[in-house]
Amino acid sequence: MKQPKVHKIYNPEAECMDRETRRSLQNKRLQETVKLEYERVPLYRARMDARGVKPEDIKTVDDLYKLPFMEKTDLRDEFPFGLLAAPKRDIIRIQGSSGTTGKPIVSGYTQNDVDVWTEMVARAITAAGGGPDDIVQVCYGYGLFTGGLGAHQGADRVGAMVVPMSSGNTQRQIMMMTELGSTMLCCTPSYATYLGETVNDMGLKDKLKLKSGCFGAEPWTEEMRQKLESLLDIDACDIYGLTEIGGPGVAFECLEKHGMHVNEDHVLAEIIDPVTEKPLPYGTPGELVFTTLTKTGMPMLRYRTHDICTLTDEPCACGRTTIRMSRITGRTDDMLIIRGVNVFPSQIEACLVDLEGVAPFYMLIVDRINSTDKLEVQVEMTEEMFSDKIGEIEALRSKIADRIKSVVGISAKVQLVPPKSLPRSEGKAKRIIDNRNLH
Ligand code: DLL
Repeated sequence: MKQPKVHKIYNPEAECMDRETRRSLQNKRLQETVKLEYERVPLYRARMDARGVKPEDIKTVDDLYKLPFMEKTDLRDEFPFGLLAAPKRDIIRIQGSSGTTGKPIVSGYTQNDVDVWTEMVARAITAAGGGPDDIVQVCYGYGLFTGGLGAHQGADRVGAMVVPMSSGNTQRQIMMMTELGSTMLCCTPSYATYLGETVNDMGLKDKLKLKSGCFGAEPWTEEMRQKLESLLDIDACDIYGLTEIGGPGVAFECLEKHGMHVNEDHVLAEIIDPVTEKPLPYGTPGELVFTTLTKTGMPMLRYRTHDICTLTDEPCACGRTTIRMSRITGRTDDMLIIRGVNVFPSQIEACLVDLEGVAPFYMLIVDRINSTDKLEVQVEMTEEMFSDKIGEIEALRSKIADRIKSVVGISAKVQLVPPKSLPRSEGKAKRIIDNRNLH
């Protein structure tokens, strides 16, 4: 009889727990989190009061639907410390997500939260085949973004040798990778593909010792996985997470590569219909919603991610008993992720509003060229600019590009186009053309 393949499991007690035991752990942790949130976070308390829900009403996971949702706008409105459930002196780290106008999204982590997060990433690295004998090259950015520090901490926890490269500087990455003999890579899938193409162009593929990697922070497809795996001759595993819930490692793929195991002892995942907000059964695509079960700095209850996917509780051949989430196939809002930076069309709009010479019509065109995302912003000029001020066009163009760089945090190619040349729509304006083929 064919035996199931059992890959190394980092924390069998937590990852292979029988479902009933896990459910009672979740019930207990949910009650504690709701109580903490109600007692310490005025915004959430007011929201529960408005619904007539008291912490005692939430006894099990089945009561979750009674709780109000939380949203990214709550984090913006309460920036920076309004949603803290712990005293400021207990917060040991601030992490944030990139690319939001003015106020970024930040989350405060206690020592407990950093430990939990580290544990989640350690599980992901182990599931991708990592351990103390590995040399893990981290080329996610280090900083407010959770990718670099998150992967670093997880690799550290499994006892690997960590190479904290941060992002960029491809030649240097490749030099270190070949000289040190890195065996695992942690970065975005698009950057890994670019690294792979460059290594192949340089004729250095034979010098690599890479065997696998944890790739995430942006949507990617099965075709991209295959390309990446053949370019670098590795197993490429998906890893998912978000700053608000606990950075990378909220869910991760094992070497079966058949959906991401959700770290269910630390987070509860639900799928809802984004319009009716009603819970949907496993297997039905909808919006992913998370409740943290062990966070103490800034716990989140029913946090709407706006990411679209499905959940399944089908058993996995690896032996882990957690539910799994599919790849992210889209978003319910218009957020784009370009080179790992979260970009909202409204931010681009904000860069244009008070500029003379431009009309309020613009289009964002995203392409993936040589595995790198490129953003082009087309902006319509006013009639006056177009016919009378030709000499000022270049200055205006570079002013817009500078603004985008400083507000959004990424470089964009800006093109000023003639009046009335961008398509008009009668319904919702279509301002994005994403040619990256991510679905
Ligand atoms: O991207 C955390 C992370 C770092 C995950 C490194 C994985 C690896 P944020 O910057 O807060 O956090 O962005 C979160 O990124 O809501 C998704 O839309 C998207 N995202 C993250 N991982 C994946 C993935 C980090 N594996 C937002 N597939 C999320 C698709 C992903 N989208």
